Amino acid sequence: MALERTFSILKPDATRRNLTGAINAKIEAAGLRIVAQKRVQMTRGQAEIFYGVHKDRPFYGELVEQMIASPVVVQVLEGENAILKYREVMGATNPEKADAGTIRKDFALSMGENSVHGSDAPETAAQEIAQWFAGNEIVG
Ligand code: FUP
Repeated sequence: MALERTFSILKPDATRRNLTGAINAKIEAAGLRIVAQKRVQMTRGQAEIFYGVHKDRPFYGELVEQMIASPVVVQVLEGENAILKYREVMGATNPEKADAGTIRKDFALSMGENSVHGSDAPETAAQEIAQWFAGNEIVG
């Protein structure tokens, strides 16, 4: 087992509905520690960079619009196998396919407004954390 860090976003649909505490409760109940956290309004440029991997997909424009529609909470989560563990706590991208008890099953509105983002691999986690946090903002 490895102590890992992953990057998380509580998305606009979650901040708009005042769900940040309820989502953080699920994160902490799973044994993940929130070692950095801030609420920010993403700019269009930041959202386009963040989801650049999807820029040729048909849903890209709507995804960017949804990410800048309201503030987000960006976080660094730490724990044993944090990347995979958080993916499990989040549930499937499509909330209709998410397992019972997951964040997306309980809170997501749709495939696009699916409440949370979590890194999918160690390389993307490191890259995403570096886009949003300075080293001294992460305090385990
Ligand atoms: P995930 O890692 O589960 O957040 O999923 P992806 O990286 O594949 O997709 C990123 C975001 O794009 C999703 F959170 C929602 C959006 N998306 C769509 O709106 N439609 C799709 O078909 C796939 C993804």
